[in-house]
Amino acid sequence: MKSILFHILVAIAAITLGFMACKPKNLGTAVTGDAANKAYVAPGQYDEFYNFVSGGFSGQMSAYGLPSGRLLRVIPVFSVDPEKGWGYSEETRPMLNTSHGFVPWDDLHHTELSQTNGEVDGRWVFGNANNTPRVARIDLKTFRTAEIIELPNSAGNHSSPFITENTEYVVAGTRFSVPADNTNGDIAINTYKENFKGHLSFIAVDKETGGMNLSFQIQCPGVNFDLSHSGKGPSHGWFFFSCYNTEQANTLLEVNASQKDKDFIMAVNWKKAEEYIKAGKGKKTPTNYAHNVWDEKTHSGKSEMVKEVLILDSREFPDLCYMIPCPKSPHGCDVDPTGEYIVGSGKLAALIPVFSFTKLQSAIANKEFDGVYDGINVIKYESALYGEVAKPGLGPLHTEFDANGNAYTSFFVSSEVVKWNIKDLKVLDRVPTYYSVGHLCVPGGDSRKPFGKYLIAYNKITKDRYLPTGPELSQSAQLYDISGDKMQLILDFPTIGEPHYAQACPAGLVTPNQVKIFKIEENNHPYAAKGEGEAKVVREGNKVHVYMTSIRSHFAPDNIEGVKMGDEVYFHVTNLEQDWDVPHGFAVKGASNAELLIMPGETTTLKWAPDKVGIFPMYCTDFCSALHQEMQGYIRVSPAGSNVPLKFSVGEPSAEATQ
Ligand code: RUQ
Ligand code: CUA
Repeated sequence: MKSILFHILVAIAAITLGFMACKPKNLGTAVTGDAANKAYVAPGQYDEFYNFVSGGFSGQMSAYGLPSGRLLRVIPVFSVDPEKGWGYSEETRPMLNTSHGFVPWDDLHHTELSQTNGEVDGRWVFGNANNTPRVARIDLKTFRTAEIIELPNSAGNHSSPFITENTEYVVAGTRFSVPADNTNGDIAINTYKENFKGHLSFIAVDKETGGMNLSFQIQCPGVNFDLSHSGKGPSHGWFFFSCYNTEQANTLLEVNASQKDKDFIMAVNWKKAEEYIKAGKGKKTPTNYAHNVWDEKTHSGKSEMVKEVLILDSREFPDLCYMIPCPKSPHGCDVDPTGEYIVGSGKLAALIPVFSFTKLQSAIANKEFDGVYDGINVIKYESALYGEVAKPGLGPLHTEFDANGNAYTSFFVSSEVVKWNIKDLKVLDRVPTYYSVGHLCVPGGDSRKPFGKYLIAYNKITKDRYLPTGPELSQSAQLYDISGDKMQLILDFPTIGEPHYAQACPAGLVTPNQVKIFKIEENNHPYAAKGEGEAKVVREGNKVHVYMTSIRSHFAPDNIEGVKMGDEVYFHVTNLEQDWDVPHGFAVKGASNAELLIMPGETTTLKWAPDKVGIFPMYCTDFCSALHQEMQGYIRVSPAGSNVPLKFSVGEPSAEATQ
């Protein structure tokens, strides 16, 4: 009795004190209020970080602000985006060209920011296409996809696009092993063990321009490469790939690829590979893949087919690759900021193995091998092992790092994030996620210099977190404050597509380099009209080229006659505005593709094949001024063979009404 009364009195005293102080400190609600404050970015204020999030099966990448979780932009990458005309305008279509022709969709799983000296530099962000294997580079000066390169000899480009510490290479490992492109693929599927190969691609990145070039590939045993990360600092020059299905099953993988106690992390000495390539040891092998580059001056993509690739066979160069046994179907393969520790996350394992780069090197020097796997030396588990994190949780997937020697691992099955210390491998904290977390992101969390402060969990299942919109409920991210000893959940925010990996960096690394003025004089598009005086309509056989300009708030020309059935009309619209926030839109009734969203200073082309005789309106789709709704025009379509002359005008008075 006495003690209950005592507690009530203490509670009343606390509440009274709470009301008197400006910020109550001891109440449960006060902690919540504090959490909300941490994620609150006041109207008009900027976020501290950009968060580049993969869109999974949306094929796109999105930019969010952190800590607010506000969605800022969806950057079209591998999927067509009618909102921005990506994949619909004549200029952007070549960007989605592949050896299979035009491919309008893909599955983007991982984002990776470029680095210099192992630190995020804010220049480019890379993304992978899983389905039709490709790597894209997005230029953060313009938040636009600047380049896409296809990967030959690959299928299911999952362990990608991870980079070396000076962005020397973007590296990509194939998830599906398949027969090499230059061999006969018309073979029985159950000859997997003999005929299927896994290829790792090393794409060189130009230091100045970011231009990508598939430098070489390493042909490896037919397994599934899942994820990868480069070494850094002392382990610079090495790359680590998790592999599963070392059973080499070709059916019912959920059972057949879970047979072995241990699969592998494959360590690749890419500096050695470079030496072999320089020494002319790479085999020129015929193939066919697309390399698509965006030209800033013509605002057009150019697609080129490449016919050859240099290949090193892992079996011929025994000092190139080594297998490190790793418990139970490893997924994430992460390297800590010092470059010494390599963390493998076995999806079905009850512990987390941490390997030591130093031990790995002496194991190689002393030949502490445990047999050979398809021509590749297997290191003894204990010889490479630094230690194991015991009983961390169920279903470890991915690990990110802070700047204080801690690791954060996601657990899909037990729906939690576990913080542990890299040195003593002790679990320090755990927090639930809602629910079934996949990837994690700490700003700079896979670099030599993590920025710490926040951790974002990307969850696969949302269940009851938001207003339901089913079937299919919103995908979700959760933001944790990791600045203290204990992780604290401060925000849930819904995401676009299904996010896998994401990266984040301080906004200050990106904003100073952004292009804000797009000069019309620098427009080298062959169909540009750099002023209204250059606006015209030209017929070439059944092709009609409309050189059109747009400026607030009219098109020139805005009346066109003499178009006939059977014509192909190309609207080349030049946006005469030069400031970065003034695009104009363009749409014409009945067009079978999408709108154009023409960026300042640029020319963009919509192809239109009229399907009926009559009058077709066109208009600007982007609210650009108070008179945006006046920004419109007409095209007259006449029957094939009609003799209505080609005529175009802007501002021409109407004909007098004949009474
Ligand atoms: S994945 S949820 Cu496609 Cu990176 Cu691990
Ligand atoms: Cu231009 Cu609205």
